[in-house]
Amino acid sequence: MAANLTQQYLKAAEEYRRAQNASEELRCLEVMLRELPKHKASEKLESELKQKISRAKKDVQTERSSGKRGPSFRIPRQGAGTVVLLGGPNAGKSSSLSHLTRAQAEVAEYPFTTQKPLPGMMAWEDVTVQLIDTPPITADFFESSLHGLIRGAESAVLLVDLGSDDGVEQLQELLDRLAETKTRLAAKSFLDEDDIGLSYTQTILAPNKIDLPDASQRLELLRELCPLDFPEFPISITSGEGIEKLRQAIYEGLNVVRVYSKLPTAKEPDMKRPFTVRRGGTLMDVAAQVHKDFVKSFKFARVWGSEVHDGTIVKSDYVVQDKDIVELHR
Ligand SMILES: Nc1nc2c(ncn2[C@@H]2O[C@H](COP(=O)(O)OP(=O)(O)OP(=O)(O)O)[C@@H](O)[C@H]2O)c(=O)[nH]1
Ligand SMILES: [Mg+2]
Repeated sequence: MAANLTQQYLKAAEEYRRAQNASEELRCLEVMLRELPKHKASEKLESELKQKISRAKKDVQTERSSGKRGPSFRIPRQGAGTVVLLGGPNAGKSSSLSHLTRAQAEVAEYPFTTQKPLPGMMAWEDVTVQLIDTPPITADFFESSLHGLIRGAESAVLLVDLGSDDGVEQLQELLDRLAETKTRLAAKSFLDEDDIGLSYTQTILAPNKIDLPDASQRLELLRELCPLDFPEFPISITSGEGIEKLRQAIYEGLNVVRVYSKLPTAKEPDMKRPFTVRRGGTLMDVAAQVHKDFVKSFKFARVWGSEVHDGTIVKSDYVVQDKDIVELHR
């Protein structure tokens, strides 16, 4: 692993991991190359970045001449983050979407019911999270649009069917299928530095149907045969058991904080619709969401929150805390 990677490099690498088309890839790769500390240990990474850049340039040309911009299937991002529901056939992906959101996904006893991805919005306190139901992944079946969806999502929930003796095997099949590609799952999202095309998406394991009689033995078997370091949340969509814990874990996995904005002229802040920014983000990240012009013209802000006295004046590098109220001035 190349040492001393800058914050800008890591940010660009994260954006590259989630890029949805060649020009996004190219932009991120160029930042990565520029930010890469140049020394002996990083030579391999440098040459790999250069190769990727020349390939991305060609892809940009192809996309332009074919009029294609990004993947054929694209779901606009909404809410505090995007979480993709994955699993083998009948694992309960569509049931989960229907239970956690208002979207009406088709649920059926037979496998391969879902044929294309379907989004829905999950509420958590005063924020919403975008969930995406997907077709099943098996040894022979892996819908091509899923690559982009998995890479582009903040995280994945991997459902397992504990209602069938095949559930554990189907989970293994799915993991093996992904292992043949550059889109994989892990306890935390990251980009493999030895092969920067290889992306890992943060994943929670949700063994489903724990209401059924043999489910607990199958869960033991799952832990034995398929030991994974993903956080585990056993659930039953039918009885509701474990669902609220899963909902909470999905939100917490986004690792965001909520910030409420107050107009300088208003007496009260808007407490209905918080902005969400990555934990560790600054006022600049909030300003960018309010309006992109705000980033340039930002002067200072007043903050009411847990870490500062009410109405404290802060600069752009102030790290926002959950439930801060900010009044941006420009
Ligand atoms: N007993 C029980 N049955 C469930 C549970 N969750 C889902 N099911 C049933 O399992 C079957 C499959 O559910 P779906 O939600 O369609 O599964 P899926 O993963 O979307 O399936 P595909 O779209 O075919 O990949 C349906 O008959 C559901 O009613 C649960 O917690 N307990
Ligand atoms: Mg389905």
